[in-house]
Amino acid sequence: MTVRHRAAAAAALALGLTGALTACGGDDGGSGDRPELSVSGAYIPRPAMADMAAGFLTVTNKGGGADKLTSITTPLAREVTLHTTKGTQMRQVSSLDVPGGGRLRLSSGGDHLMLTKLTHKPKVGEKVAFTLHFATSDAVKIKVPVEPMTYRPKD
Ligand SMILES: [Cu+2]
Repeated sequence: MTVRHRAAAAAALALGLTGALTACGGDDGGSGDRPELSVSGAYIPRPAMADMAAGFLTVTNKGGGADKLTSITTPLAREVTLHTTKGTQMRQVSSLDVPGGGRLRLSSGGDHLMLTKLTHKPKVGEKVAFTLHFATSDAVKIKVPVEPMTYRPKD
C-alpha cells in the first residue's frame, strides 16, 4: 500500500466507512475476527499550563478481534503518553486495549492521553491533528477540537 492509500483508508475508518473496506477483503473467513475501529468524541480541554495538555476520545470496535492503541502522534506535542487511572493514582502504560465488540473510552478522571512538550499553547476552537496508531489496524487520522477547561461531553 502506498502512503496515500493508507491515509485514505485511515480517513475512511475515521468516518466509519468500514463496510466498503471489509467488502474488498474477500479472503479467508470474513471479518469476524478482525478489529473494525472508529474514533468519536475526541477533545482536548484548554490546558492550564503552557507545556502540558490532556486528551480524551473513544475508540469503538465493531469487529470481533481485539486491538490495542499503541501510540498517538500530533504536531501539538513532541510527546504523547497513554495513562490509566486507578483511584487517584495515574500510571503510564505502553498500550490500551480496544476489546473486540467493545470500546476503549478515555475520559476525564479515567484513562487519558497526556500531551507534553507542547509546540504551542492551544486555544479554544483550534482543531488539532491526531494520528492514532494501533497494534493491528491501520493508523487513523482525526481532528481534535480544543474545548473550554470546564467542557464535559454529553454522553
Ligand atoms: Cu496522566
